[in-house]
Formats: sequence, structure tokens, C-alpha cells
Amino acid sequence: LDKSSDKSNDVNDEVKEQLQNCEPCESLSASLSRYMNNGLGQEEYAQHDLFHALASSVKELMLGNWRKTRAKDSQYQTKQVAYLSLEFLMGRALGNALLNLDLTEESREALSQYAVDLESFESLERDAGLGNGGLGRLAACFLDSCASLDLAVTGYGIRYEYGMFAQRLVDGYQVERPDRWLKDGNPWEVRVPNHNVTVPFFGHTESYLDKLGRRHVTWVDTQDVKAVAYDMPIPGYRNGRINTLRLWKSEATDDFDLAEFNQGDYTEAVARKNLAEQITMVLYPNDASENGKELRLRQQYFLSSASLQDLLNNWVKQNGTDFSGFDSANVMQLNDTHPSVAVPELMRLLVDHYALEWDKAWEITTNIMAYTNHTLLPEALERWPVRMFEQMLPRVLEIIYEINARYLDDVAHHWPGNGEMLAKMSIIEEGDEPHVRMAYLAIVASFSVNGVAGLHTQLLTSGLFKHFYELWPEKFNNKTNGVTPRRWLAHCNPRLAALLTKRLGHEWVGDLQHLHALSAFTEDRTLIDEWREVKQANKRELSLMIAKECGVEFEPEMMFDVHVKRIHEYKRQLLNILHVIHLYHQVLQGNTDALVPRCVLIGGKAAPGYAMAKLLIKLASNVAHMVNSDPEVSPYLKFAFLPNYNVSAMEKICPATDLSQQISTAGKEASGTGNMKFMMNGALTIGTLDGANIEMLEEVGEDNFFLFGLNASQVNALQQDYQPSQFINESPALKQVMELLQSGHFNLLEPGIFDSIIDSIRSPTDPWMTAADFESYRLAQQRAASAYKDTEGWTKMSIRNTACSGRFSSDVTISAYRDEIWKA
Ligand code: T68
Repeated sequence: LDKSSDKSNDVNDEVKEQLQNCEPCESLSASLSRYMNNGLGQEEYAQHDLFHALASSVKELMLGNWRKTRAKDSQYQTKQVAYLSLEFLMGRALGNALLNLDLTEESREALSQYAVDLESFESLERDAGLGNGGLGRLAACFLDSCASLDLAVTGYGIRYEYGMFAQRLVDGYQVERPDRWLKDGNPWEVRVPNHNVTVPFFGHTESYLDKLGRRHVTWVDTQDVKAVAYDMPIPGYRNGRINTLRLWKSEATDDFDLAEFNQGDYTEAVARKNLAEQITMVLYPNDASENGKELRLRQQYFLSSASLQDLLNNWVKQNGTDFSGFDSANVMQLNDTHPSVAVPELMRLLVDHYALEWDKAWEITTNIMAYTNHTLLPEALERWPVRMFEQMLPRVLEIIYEINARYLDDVAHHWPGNGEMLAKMSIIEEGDEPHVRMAYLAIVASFSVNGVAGLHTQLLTSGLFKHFYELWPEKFNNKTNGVTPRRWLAHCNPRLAALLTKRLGHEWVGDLQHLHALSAFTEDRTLIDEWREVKQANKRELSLMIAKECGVEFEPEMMFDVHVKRIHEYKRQLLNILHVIHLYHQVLQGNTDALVPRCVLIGGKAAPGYAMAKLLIKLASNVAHMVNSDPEVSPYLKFAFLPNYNVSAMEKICPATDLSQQISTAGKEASGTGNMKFMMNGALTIGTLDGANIEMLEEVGEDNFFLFGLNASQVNALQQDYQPSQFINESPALKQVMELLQSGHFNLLEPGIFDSIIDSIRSPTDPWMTAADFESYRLAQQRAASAYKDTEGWTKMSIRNTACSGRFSSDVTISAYRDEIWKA
């Protein structure tokens, strides 16, 4: 230090910076004591109070850097990204925050004075279940990566009072229970009323000409709803950055309450308050279909308008109402079409409120918007009745019409004289009940449109969005999904994390590509033994949970074969259940030589209105009952359906899994992200050529992956003339399974309940082609079984899977968003 004064200055600056970073300079332990002594105001406390005190202390430790991050970002020296999503499936925050802030050991110590161990303590926190599945969890992983990569990204979402429902099983049937996750308060959030904005609904439009003869439109007699911001801190991985997840809550505005109150209509006024507060009351629990409910559109507009107003207010505060430069300072990533009404809303705010010319406003809008598509399933594509817009958002509809008219000029130019093309590509779908096609609206206004895995993007540009691709090829790009290695390896699998760090150093947590170095050790005996010991310990831990939740004893020596995700026909839980029936039948027949003892686990929620998905849960429950109650079967096969699968459950499941099932009908799963979590944690995959499975297979090689089934183009080709009976007749195994199922063996007291499932397998119009892939699936399962018998060989494959998982870190994905889309 003495020798180089320059350097010592650097060091001093660094130290100063660090000192500033840790304000307020109180230890976690001191802060915790302060909360416990002063905050509660009483001697007695419950575990839950202790949890709140710790979480509040951790949040307090973040406040200084949170403020600094905001101050730095508000300078607009770098581009600001707004990630707009109706869903953020955050799960628990404590463990992740401690890891990222490097406070795990300190909090362990702080808790020891209360005789509490950190791990069991973490389970006191309720999951923030503000999402359905993959799309919502992706948004949460992205927030972690953005903060960790030091990017100025704000998540904008809805503070649902009720998150994803809790699932219980009654007689094997799914029963939904409301999830009042905020019941005991949320220690992580900060209400920031100075960011309140007002969102208009209903009313009508009026237009007038100004002195220069320009037409202006005003939207009047609206019913306004207040949007109140609640901020949650998103700490980066040990880099001092604290980003923000801003969640909006709807409340009644004070003035319209008062107006009615003054007219003596007190009850009306209170009832209206309810209407306003309904908007953010509950998350819609459909993961792959649109329900067309008016309240859902209200949520979408509420989120979009509030977030855009926030963005514009921030800009105006710094720069006044000159918007030149606004579009090089901001970008908005739309998480699917759910927030795509942001497109006409930004136009409305710029044109009606800030009096920009249409062309200028359109230039800004199209420079800012970027859209991510997450599905090819036609039933999930959003189309809103024009009539609904007309009533609820009359001004927004006018703007959509104007956008459409101008855009159709481009279409006409590109395909001259082709009227059919105009109808096909119009944002408005004509018919008895005209609809707004939200995906088209998003594509027209976005400078970037991306799919979420290679195959998915390819199918988008060659199928669903083919003509848009012809019109604007430069807009389309692929961004294969990823998952955060902090939550999905470092935090959820501490045993494996410690082993990796011992071998490779700790850099892998911030850069998962470091895991490649493991490939050099796949022949290392010590590593192989330690690796297996980690897996076995994780399996023992999961067994306890399964015993408690399902009443089934999973033996850690058996293979853990796991299929957890939302229940949907395209994800083919049915194929898995049919295979379990096949194994069960083999055991009953005494054909046990080729079997490996295995524990099969299925878990996932069905959308409450999706009858077939609910019936699949009942089938799994009934089959599990038969399998588990036969003592002759138990040594070879156990089968459990885990109720209430959620983020926290996955944190226990993926570290303990041997075989991960990713068996969707090819071409239907956009990407998948569960597949990546399992791979990172050393599970082998049995899977189809679908979504990101294809890229995982590329990384790990066919020797380390159990591939089966038709590929996407074969699925398409076969659809023309599909004869399930042929596949059933050609596979003795499937034939037996069908016979057993049809005999009523699994529903003796409930005759006929599974008929619709049986019929679907036999139907030539079965889009999921369960029968077609059964035999190939069965053989792949056989390969997995014989591979598992070679413990050492299996462990080597497991190591290789983890070693090759670096590409599926969401840090890699977000770096690509940053460089290729956001230019941030
Ligand atoms: C999922 N989509 C994809 N949708 O199915 C999955 N949909 O392949 C992909 O990995 C993941 O997105 C992330 O890209 C969903 O999860 C929904 O949850 C959803 C919610 C509401 C309406 C429609």
C-alpha cells in the first residue's frame, strides 16, 4: 500500500464505499434484539414474531443500499428496464436474501440466542405465490439475475391479496383453499404512497378542436381507481445493488367516495370502495388458458397504466415534459401479452396527457416495447371482446383502432391487393363478436419479439407468427430461459453447494459456467462417493416430507422418479400414470427382474375450472392407493401425489431427485424451467424433444439423457391420420394397462369415473398422442432402470448433468436480454 499511493487511494475509496454500503451500521444481531425488545412491546413472543423481527432487520440492513441504487439509477446514465408481469412467483424471501447479502452465518448466530436453528426457522415464512407456474417463476428468477448483474431493472406487478390457491386432496380430489398470504403482514414490503397514481375506467370520450384546428380527445366521467405502490427489495448477489419489485394495490380514490358520501349515499360509497379494491384481490389461477373475465382485463389495464404513469412521472420529475431521450433511457419488457394493453396506454398518456403528436408518440412506444411469448397453445392466446373494451376502456379502444388502421396500411403495402391477408393479420378479429388480438397488438408495437427456447422460437416464426416474421424478420429473436443458481442450487441444496465450493471455489455461484470444471473429475472416486452421499442425504430429507404430507414411506435406496409441474394434458402426467400402472402390473405378474425399485412422485395444481386436469389428479390418487396398499408391491414400487406443490416444495424436491420427468408432447412446452432446476441438482432427465429439453440434451449428450418419443414435426404429421388403437394393439404393455384401467380396478367403488380419460387415449383426435409415445417411453424408462442399477455409472452421469447446466443459469439468459434487446 505504501509503495503505490494510487492503489492505496483506490483501497480507501473501496473501504469508504463499503462503509457507506453497510449503513445503518448496526449488526444483524443488535438489530434483531432491538426489534425483539422494543418492537413487540410485550414479553411473550411467538416464533412468528421472531421471524418478523429478523426479516425486518434484514430489510433495514438493505435500506441504505436500496436508496443508493435508486439514486444512482434515477440519473438515467444507463437504460432503465421495466419488467412488466401479471405474475411474480417469488416464494420465500429470507433464505435468498441472506445468501445474496452474505448474512447467513450472522443470522444463524443471531438466532442462536433464541435457541432457534435457521433452517427450520425459514419454513415459517409463507410463500409469496403471486404466480401460476413457469411464467411467474421465470420473472422471479430474472429479477434475481438482473440485480446480480448490476442492471437497473424494476419489476412491476400486482400485489394480489390472495395468491395461488392452496391445494388439498379430499378423497383424491383437488380442493382449493384461498391463500391469504398477507394475513400476518409482509415484513419485506414498504408502502410508498408518494408514488400513488390514478387509473381511469369506464366513462366516455369527447373530442374538440383547438385554436390551431387540431383534434383533441378527452376521456371523461371515468371511475377512477387509486394505485398504491408497495416495494419489495431485490438484493443482487453480493454486489451492493438492491433493485425494486413494485407491486400495485388498488384502492378507492378519496374524491369519488366523498362525492357520493356528500349526497348521503354512504352505503353506495362503501360498496364502490369494494369494487375498486376487487381489482387486486385475487390471482387468476389459469396457467394455460384465457378465461375472458372482465376483472382480468381490469387487472391488466390497472397494472399497465399504473406502471407507465410511474415511468413517465419519474422522467418528468428529472427532465420535464420534453420526451426526447425518453426512449433511449427506457425499455419495457412485456411478460407475455398479459400487460400488452400497455401499448395503447402509453400512446394515450403521451398523446392525450402530454400532447405529443401521434407519430412522435408511436416512435417512442415502438422504441420502448419488447414482448416475450410463452406459449403456442391456441387456448392461451389472449383475445378480448371489443365490446368489453368499448365499455371499460373506450379511449384505449379508439387508440387500438388507430394503431390498427395505420399498421394495416403497411400490410397492404407488403401484400398488395390481398384482402384476405388484411383480415388475417388485423389486430381486430372480425366476426359476430369482434375481438382484439393482443399478441398482434404486442408484435406490431414491439421492436423485439422473443420465444423462450430454440424450438419454440422456430415454431413461432414458422407457424403462429409466420406472416409477422415475413413482414419484420428483424424483430424476432430467441432467448432460452434460465433459472437462478442462487435459489436453485446454492440455497436449496446446501450439501451439494458445499461440495462444489470445496472442489471448485465459490465463483460458480456468480458464474455457473464454472461448473464445467467438474467434467475433469467425473472419474474421481472421492468425488463420486461424496456426490452420492449428498444425494442420499437429500433423499432422506425429502422422504420425511413425503411421509408427512402423503403418508407414504419413500426409501432413499430406491430411485426417486419425479414429475412436478402444473397439471395439464400436454404435460402428460397421464403417460407417467400409465407407466406406473404398467410397473404395478409387472410386479403383480412376478416380472420383477428388469425392474429397479422406484418411488414415483407426481405433484402439481390443476386450474380450478379444468375438469380433465382435476380428474388426472384423482386418477393418480387412486392408482397410488392401490400401489401403496399392496405389501407385495412395496419393495418395487411406491407412488405418491404430493399436495400443494409450490416453490418451497420444489426447493426440497429437486435436490433429492434421481430422474426428472419432462415428457410433454413435442412442440407443446415452450421451454420448461423445472427441467433446468433438476439438471442443475444432478438429476437425469427422461424427456421428449420439446422446449429447452433439446438444448439440455445438446449440452449433456445422449448418453446422459433418456430421450424418447415423436419429435414436433412427427407429431404434426401423425395428427393427419392418428389411430391410437393401432399403437395400443402393437404394444402388449399398453394393451394390458388399458385393460386394467377399463376393468375398473382403480375405481371399484366409483364406476365409470375415469371413462373420459380412457376415451381421450383412444380418440383419433387426441392432440397429446399419449398412446403413440407410450412404448418409446416405456423403453426409455427401462434404460433408466438398468442405468440406475449401476450406482457408480449413474453418479457419473449425475455429475455430468450438473457440470453441463451452466448455460441454463438465468444470468446467461439475462445477459442476452441485456446485450441483444435492452442494450442496457
Ligand atoms: C410457461 N407458461 C410455459 N404460463 O408453459 C413454459 N399462461 O414452457 C415456460 O418455460 C414458462 O412459461 C416460462 O417461459 C406459463 O407458465 C402461465 O403461467 C400463464 C398464466 C396466465 C395465462 C396464461
